[in-house]
Amino acid sequence: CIAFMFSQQDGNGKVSRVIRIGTRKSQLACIQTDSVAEKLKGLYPDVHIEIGDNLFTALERNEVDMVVHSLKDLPTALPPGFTIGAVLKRENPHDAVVLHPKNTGKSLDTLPNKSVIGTSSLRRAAQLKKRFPHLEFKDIRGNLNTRLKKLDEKDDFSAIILAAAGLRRMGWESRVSQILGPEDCMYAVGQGAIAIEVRAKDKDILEMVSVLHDPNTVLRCIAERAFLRRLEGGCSVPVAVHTEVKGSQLYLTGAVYSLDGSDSLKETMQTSIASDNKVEEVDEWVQRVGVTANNMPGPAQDASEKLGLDLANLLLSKGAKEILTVARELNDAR
Ligand code: DPM
Repeated sequence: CIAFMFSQQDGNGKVSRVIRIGTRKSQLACIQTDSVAEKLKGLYPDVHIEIGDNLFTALERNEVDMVVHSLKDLPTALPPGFTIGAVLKRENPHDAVVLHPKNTGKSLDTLPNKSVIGTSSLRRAAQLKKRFPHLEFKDIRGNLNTRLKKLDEKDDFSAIILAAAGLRRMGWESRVSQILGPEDCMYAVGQGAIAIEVRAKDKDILEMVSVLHDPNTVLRCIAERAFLRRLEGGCSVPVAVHTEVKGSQLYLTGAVYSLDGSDSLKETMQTSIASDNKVEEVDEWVQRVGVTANNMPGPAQDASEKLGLDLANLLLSKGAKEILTVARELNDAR
């Protein structure tokens, strides 16, 4: 795995600081980390690249200054002392179908009865069981490389479901046979966005990475994360979302499901994210659902957070808590 180390130079060309980026060891994590390093290199040209092998807990031990993650793997509340300093422009947030080579040309609709689909995501299984009752769903574990190997080299699965964004980053787009739209399968909170985690007190690092924030992605993901936090959902609950920015409006659709998808609640709300572009005073350093975005208008971020909260409250008033509690209990008992 390649980690990038680079230095900021002062006016005299002296090295004043080395910035270290940590990553997990999977190929996807390395690709994501490298893409962030490339972007930072473009923005801050005095860059040196080194081979490294940083553990992902290294941020806590001050061994690295930032860690690159898939946003959807980050909890809605980070441990004290850490914050998400950048949320990069989201790629296709939808899920994709990857077929066993023998099924080329088929789709979820046309796969034979009792075909086995691989996914360990309760969210995917719940939605797809309801929508495609002729299919069966089984857990498949491991990183993306392992999963693709299990699909291709064995006869256990007819197809697997993976995030389109991850497949694209791995260069496996040609394996995508079908992108699942919101009517088939809504995506996970934060899916498709890369996040940079930093120490909250490292103001210079925060400022450095904050230019990588993609405003629309930030607002969508704040709304989605606020929704999930209010539902007390972790990273593996049958909760799904869909967000869109149209003009000055942010739309959030959120849903909760029973494990087999037979029971569900789904609602949509919207809010205005119009702003006069007045950026908050830099000394406020507000965190919203773990995200620090001082270079973006505060009111729009507040409106997005409130949208997520309001939508979760609406679903809770209709019985979302009961659906999720049962789903959690049944899943724990599996
Ligand atoms: C989380 C889930 C999964 C990952 C649950 C979900 C999928 C697990 C599975 C929270 N994290 O989505 O409902 O399929 O068994 C993960 C992937 C990516 C980030 C891989 C994937 C890449 C895409 C991205 C695993 N985390 O979902 O196919 O950047 O969003």
